[in-house]
Amino acid sequence: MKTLLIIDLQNDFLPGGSLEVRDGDKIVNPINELMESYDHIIATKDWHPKNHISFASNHQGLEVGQILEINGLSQILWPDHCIQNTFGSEFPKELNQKKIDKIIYKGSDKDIDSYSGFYDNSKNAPTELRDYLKSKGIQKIDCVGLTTEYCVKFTAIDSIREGIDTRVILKCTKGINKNDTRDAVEEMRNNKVIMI
Ligand code: VGL
Ligand code: ZN
Repeated sequence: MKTLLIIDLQNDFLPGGSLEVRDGDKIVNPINELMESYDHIIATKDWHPKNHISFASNHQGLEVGQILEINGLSQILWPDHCIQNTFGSEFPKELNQKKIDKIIYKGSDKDIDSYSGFYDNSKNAPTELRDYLKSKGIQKIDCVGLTTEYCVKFTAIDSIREGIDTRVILKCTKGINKNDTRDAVEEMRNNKVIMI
């Protein structure tokens, strides 16, 4: 079964959103076209409660971009984004959502962030993704979406760790920061992710 994983393609990560990625909207149509050649399509959603610890607004006196240590994990503070059941957490209306077979939600525990579609950042709490892939017998996935240096990178590397053949289709991803994106591509390659 040819399987596509669309990562965090949500309004808040697109131009005009609270954590906008430059040109993030430019990958929506290429992804629509790409979907036509897949048998099975899974999408992750960043899905935060309003009081999520990754939001600077929940830390008095601190600002977006500051880095804290929370329960032994390094945490960058973000603007409020992808709040459950708001416009910002929806898929863009241009995305052909009818083709999506399964949505995996992540980041809903207020106390910990979750960049990977497989696990939270402590690697203790799995999402539904691993068991879902297992139940369908899926051993190979192609990844696209946002953002290259956070959720795409962490998801792809965890996917390799789960023993899944994993490719990232670079022209259907976008990063926040140019240098970090370049480093992320290198790190994925070093972890046996196939970059195409
Ligand atoms: C993401 C920052 C915060 C992502 C999610 O989807 O890459 N980045 N939450
Ligand atoms: Zn997030």
